[in-house]
Amino acid sequence: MNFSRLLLAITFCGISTAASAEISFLSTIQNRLDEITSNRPSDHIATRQMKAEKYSRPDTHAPAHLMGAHLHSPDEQMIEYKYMNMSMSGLFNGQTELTNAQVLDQFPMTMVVPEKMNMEMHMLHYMKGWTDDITLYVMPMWIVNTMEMTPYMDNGMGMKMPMASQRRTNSGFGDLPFGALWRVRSNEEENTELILNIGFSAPTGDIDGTTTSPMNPMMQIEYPYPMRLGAGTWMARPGITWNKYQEDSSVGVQLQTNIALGKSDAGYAPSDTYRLNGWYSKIFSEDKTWAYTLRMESIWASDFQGVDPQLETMAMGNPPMTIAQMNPAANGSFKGGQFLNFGYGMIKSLKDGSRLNFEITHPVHQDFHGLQMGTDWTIAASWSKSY
Ligand SMILES: [Cu+2]
Repeated sequence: MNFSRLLLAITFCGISTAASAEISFLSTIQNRLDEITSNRPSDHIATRQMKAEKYSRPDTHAPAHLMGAHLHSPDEQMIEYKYMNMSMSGLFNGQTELTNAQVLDQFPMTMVVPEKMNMEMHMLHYMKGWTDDITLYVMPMWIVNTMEMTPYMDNGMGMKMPMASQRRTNSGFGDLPFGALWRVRSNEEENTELILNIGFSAPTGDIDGTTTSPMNPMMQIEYPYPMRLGAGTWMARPGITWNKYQEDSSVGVQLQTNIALGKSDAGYAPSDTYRLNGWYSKIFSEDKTWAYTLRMESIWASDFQGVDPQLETMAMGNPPMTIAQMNPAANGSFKGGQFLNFGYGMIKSLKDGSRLNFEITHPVHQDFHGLQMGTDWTIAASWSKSY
């Protein structure tokens, strides 16, 4: 365990909790005073009804890529199936996309150039209201990572010749996010709420899987970092969301983090990520069951900490080279960066109380630390039902 990081995560939760506890305490007093002065003993029921109505609005769910932005009442549960797919292609150095020839020229040790990658996630999201203001959630997921790459062979005269492209797939259970959403503040008059996400993820995804080397079909090597199924370490995932609802539109702002609490047994920790999102949802159909969503996302991802010696220390072949030197995807110093994404989507409330939610995002700006695969688009699609 890296205690300074744990401390950071706890402090984040602690400060926001303390601040909002005081605010919610004050607003409780305020509500009481209002109740007494206006003599409305049935206020609570009216509030409940307003909430019940609000939950059938399509836009009480955030755009499909996000989570942790809504709660459920104590007698309510939600089950959701969510599919996500991130499509990547091309190698970028910083903000510039390089051709394979440029990669081989600028990084002369390279023997394998990753060209395409898909990260698919099948997620089962279960939420259960615990109290009026606390909802618990867990989200097991199945991951399918696929990468296509071209290995190169030295022709003996200092020239590298491309061999046939190869494809690798790694699939299995991913890490297990779980936690509690705590509505620390809500303002009935302005229809706003502030939700804290006290979240973690358990390292249930495998990081030690092996595959055949693209250079030598007789040799088994470990998957490069992006193909692995988990972080290999516990992650803290504190987040904070602010929602505001209007007659037929809503806005939300969310900061969601993913912070490594230690290093994996393999000796490294993946990027810490900070995602800042702002979105706008607009109900646009007569019957108020359709909403479209627009979203901007800014992501900051740190470098890796430490290295996996299997990829970065153990050298093989003649001349001896590490897998990280041969394949940029296996290089831990080529991780992290700053990204800006634009997303647009649709949410539809169905008659049986379930919801369909779909969103597609495109990168607006990608600035990679080192040589990494660029993102073309991501999609998220889900079906959910509260009962
Ligand atoms: Cu839910």
